[in-house]
Formats: sequence, C-alpha cells, structure tokens
Amino acid sequence: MYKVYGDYRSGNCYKVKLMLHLLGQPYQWEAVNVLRGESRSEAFLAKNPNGKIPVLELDDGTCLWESNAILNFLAEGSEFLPSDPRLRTQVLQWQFFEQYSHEPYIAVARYIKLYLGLPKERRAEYEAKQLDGYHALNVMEQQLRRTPYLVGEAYSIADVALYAYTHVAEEGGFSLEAYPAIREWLARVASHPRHVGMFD
Ligand SMILES: N[C@@H](CCC(=O)N[C@@H](CS)C(=O)NCC(=O)O)C(=O)O
Repeated sequence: MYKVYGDYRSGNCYKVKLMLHLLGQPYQWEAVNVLRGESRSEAFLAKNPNGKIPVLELDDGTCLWESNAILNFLAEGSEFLPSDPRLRTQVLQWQFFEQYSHEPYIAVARYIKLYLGLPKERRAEYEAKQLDGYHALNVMEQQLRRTPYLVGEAYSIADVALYAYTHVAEEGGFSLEAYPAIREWLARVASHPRHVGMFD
C-alpha cells in the first residue's frame, strides 16, 4: 500500500490525498510536522533530500517527491491524465504555472498568515505576495471563462494541482469575490463523487 508523508493543512500534500481518493486507491498517511522540524530529520531526508512534504513511498521503498510529479505518477493511465501530447503538455503547463506563478504567492501568503499567525517581521513579505497572487487568479479566471476545466472539457491533474491552494486562497488573504469562473470551477471540482476535502 502507498504511504504518504504529509500534513493535512498543506495544499501540496492535499493534492496527493485528493488524487488517491479520486482514484479510489488505499493509502496510509504518516503525519509530518514541518514546524517541529520533522521534515529535516535524518530519517526523513533519506526519503526526500530536499526536506519537504509530500513524499509518496511505494511498496518497494522508492520515495517520490514534488507534489505535481507525484500526481503524474498516480494519474498515469487514468482519465485524469490525457494521452494526447498536446493536452498532456497543457496539463504540465498548468502544473508548472502552479509551482512558479501561483503557489509561491498564494500558498506562501497562507503559510505566513495561517501557520505563522502573520508575525510583524513577515508582514511586508505577506503584503508583497498579494499582487502576484491576484495575477495568478486572473490568469486562471480567463481560462475558466472559456472552458469548464483548466484543460478543456475534462477534469485532470491540472485541476487537482490548482484546486489545492485556490480553494483556500482566502486563508492567505485573497478574495475570490471578483472571480466567478474560479468559484464555479471550485464547486465543479468539489462535486466529483469521489472528492475529499482537505480535512475529511
Ligand atoms: N515544490 C514542492 C513544495 C513542497 C513544500 O514546500 N512543502 C512544504 C509544506 S507545504 C514543506 O515541506 N515545508 C517544510 C520545509 O520547507 O521545511 C512540492 O510541490 O511538493
């Protein structure tokens, strides 16, 4: 059985959990508390030398890390990863966008606010995340006004990757008020029969 090393509050870890539920795949969850330094222990670094969660451990002991890479592994051969090269590239395009243009702003602002309680010394950094975070939401809104999912008509791991932190963007201080297409998409994703919430 797969073993997931993660934290329920982390969007990156939630991506893996959501994917496993969408696939109906059983797994064992091992809680890792990053604030207590558990992701920097020698034992954990042997699983991911980068010291970050999530990590997916396979039956043979192989450890996979980087949330979006794990999504690609899990979704291989399923309806959530198109086989057509152009569509597959668009899935990757949104996943790279998530890691470079969305997560560093929306997830990090949320981390500073929710995990750290918005300490004074990180307030300027938190404020600076807002502009780029809203830019990422604008990019998503444009696409979702055209198509029901990020890559056309079908729910894919591009949606899993971006749902994770977008659905809790308000915890990072981002209002979704001006983004009707994003709000409809969030509801569409959450209406999948095998959907699971972050804390379910
Ligand atoms: N690019 C990585 C980011 C992983 C990441 O930043 N994980 C955070 C939790 S959300 C973490 O482990 N932080 C602990 C640390 O950096 O010490 C991914 O997508 O998996």
